[in-house]
Formats: sequence, structure tokens, C-alpha cells
Amino acid sequence: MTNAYDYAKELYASIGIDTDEVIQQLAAVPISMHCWQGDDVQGFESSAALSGGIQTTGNYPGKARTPEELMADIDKALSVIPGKHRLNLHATYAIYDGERVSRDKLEPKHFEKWVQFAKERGLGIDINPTLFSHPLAADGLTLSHPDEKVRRFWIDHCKAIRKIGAYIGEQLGTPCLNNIWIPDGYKEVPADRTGPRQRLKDALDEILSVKYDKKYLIDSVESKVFGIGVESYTVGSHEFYMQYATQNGLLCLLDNGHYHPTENVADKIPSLLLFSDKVALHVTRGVRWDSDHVVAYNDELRDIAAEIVKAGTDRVVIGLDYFDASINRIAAWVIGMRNMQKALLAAMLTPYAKLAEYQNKGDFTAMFALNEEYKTYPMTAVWDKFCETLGAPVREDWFPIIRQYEDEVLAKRK
Ligand code: RNT
Ligand code: ZN
Repeated sequence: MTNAYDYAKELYASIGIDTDEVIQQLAAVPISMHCWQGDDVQGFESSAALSGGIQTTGNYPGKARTPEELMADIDKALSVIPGKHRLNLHATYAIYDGERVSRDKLEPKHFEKWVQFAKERGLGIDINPTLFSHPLAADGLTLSHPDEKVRRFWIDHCKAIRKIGAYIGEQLGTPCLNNIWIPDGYKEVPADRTGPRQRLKDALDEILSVKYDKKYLIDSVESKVFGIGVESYTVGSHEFYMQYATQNGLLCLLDNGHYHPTENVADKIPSLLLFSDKVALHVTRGVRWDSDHVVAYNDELRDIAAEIVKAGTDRVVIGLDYFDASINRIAAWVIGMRNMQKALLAAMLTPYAKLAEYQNKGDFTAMFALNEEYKTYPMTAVWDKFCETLGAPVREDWFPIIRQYEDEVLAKRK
């Protein structure tokens, strides 16, 4: 192990990369782990079916049914993921002690247990209003609904969540990202494409008219190209939110499952960063028309990671977003988180500045040839050293730990 690392360190040094420094650099990158992988986007509010054009499939045993179970599962996942991270919550994960309130009446106290959980573990928290899986979203319309009463409910919900987010950010001493995603759209081509977007714009204006210190709360808006049942028109399209975010100083959140399959989110990152300080991501894996498979270590992920690293990791807010109910849910978290880290590592171990010099000289042969060689440099030894240094299991050693938890804990959840 040490020998392998020494060898790798020497090789990387020969192309100008200090692997010890890279390990420190990677250790400082937090990734927001989405709580909703733990229970198929169910939450604790009710047993309402998942709606909004998103779907989980699979029936793997042992899903978390209570806050305690979900927290225990998150702890298990984090115990085998190197580094300190963040937790991404949805409004439906509010914890009610006794009295229930509707989503427009949620308060910081409903997230107090999460705040305590995060404090004890040194985690940050991000949040999302939940504008789906609810009777008032049954027709697939929320902030753009033609009925003013429905819009009012969802506007108030988003306002309540922003207030909660600001409270969380203040409590934890790290800004909470509040990400607004709405499912609104139409199955068939609408007669009016402007009206719904005008209503969404007005609703967002009202939601965001309440100002919070950016030390505590940052807002982002997430676009989508289509969802199941809303194939013809999505109100919150990419252009809509890109413009809205720039005009209003919000972060544009790019979910790489929300674009045409040949569109590359990696390419959007440097473009947006010429016009905004930061950009936010939902990292996922699209497969054909589905946007939410577990993040794999593939070319798309490596491309995205490369742009994050080139831009500076402090300029991209990284979160994961997928939901797979067909495999062990905790393993799904671990696989995605570790893959995101591996991809960032691969980018940190590539001398892009040097390659860019060839690009600028017009020497595309050298740029291509060298990049292809760098791809097979011994990153594994650095990854292993990283895991070991941060006290996380090395290579697949995490797997028996999760298996054992499955046998001892998950199997008993019937
Ligand atoms: C849906 C969006 C959204 C959700 C989560 C649960 O297509 O990606 O981010 O996945 O909010
Ligand atoms: Zn998303």
C-alpha cells in the first residue's frame, strides 16, 4: 500500500501534481447527500404516493420508516464515506412531535431534530420545499396553477421553508441551500406557454421578496426538460430559470438528468460561472428517459467533476439526487458519494493547466495524446490513501459493513 502510494506520488509529481496536497484538497469538498434515497422519497408526512412525474421502482427490503431509522441509516452510510459532508432534506422530512401542520405552516421547530443530528456530527444541511406528493399538487400544477388559492398555498410553503432554511444555516454556521423544484407541466402541448411561466415568475418574486442573510440561506432554482405525464411542456424550463437566477442573484441548479441525453452539463458549468459566482448541481445518472439512477463512475461524471475542479470547488455546490429502491438503499448512497469523490479526485490528478497550454498553442495532438495517457495513471493508490487518511474503509472494504447492517438491522424491518 505505502509502496503503491509512493510510486503514484512520484509519477504524479513528474506531471506537476502533489498528491499529498490533492488529498487535503479533496477532503475539504463537501457533498450534499440527499436524505430521500433512504426511503424512496417517502418522507414522514403521510403515505401519499410519490407524484410530480418522478418515480421510484423496486421493493428492496428494509427501507427506513421513521426519523430514527432514517438517521441510523444515514449514520451507517456516512461511516463508510470519507470526509465531512452535508445532508439534503426535503420538507416532507419534517419531524412532528404529536401535532401535525400543513406544509404552508411548517416552522423551524419541525426541523430541530435534524439540526441536533447535524450539530452532533458536524454536518451542514440543505433543504427543499416539497411541491409534489400532495392533494394540492394532484393535477401536477403548483406555483403556476391558474387557481390563485392553490398558488397561495405553495407560495406560503416555499416561504415557510426558506425561513426554516435560514434558521438551519444560522444554527449550523454554514449557509443552507434552499432549492426550488416544481413538477408543473402539461402532458399535451398547451395553448398558452406564457401564462404558466408568468405565474411562476410572479410566485417566485413573492417567495424571494423576503430577504435573508446569504451567510445563512442561499436559494437555487432547478429546471427540467420533462417528467412522466408532463412530456410536452415544463413550466420551469432551463431558459426560464437560467434567466431568472441571473436576474435575481440566485443559483441556477443543474440536474444532469434534466436535459436532452446528448446535452452535457459539464459544458454548462463554465458558461454559467462567467455570469454568476456559483452554480449548484444535482448529480445523478440519466438512463434513456429516466433521470434518477445511482451515480456511477462514468465519463459523464468525470466530465462534470473536471469542470468543478477547474472552476474551483468553492464555486460549485454539489448535491446528489437519485432514488433506487431495487438495491440496498444505504449501499446506493455510498456508491454515489464515493463515486463523486473518485471523479473529483481524477480531475484533481489531471494537469489541466498544462493541457490547456497545448490547446492554446493549437497542438491538439499533444493535448489529446497526453490526456489519454494521464487517464491510466495510478489514481487507485491515491484514492486508497485518501480513504485510509480519513479513516474510511479502503476499496470495497465498506461493502461487508453495509451487508452486515442489512442482515442485522434492515432485515428486521418488516
Ligand atoms: C425531480 C428533481 C428534484 C427531485 C427531488 C426529490 O426531477 O430532480 O430535484 O428529484 O427534489
Ligand atoms: Zn434534481
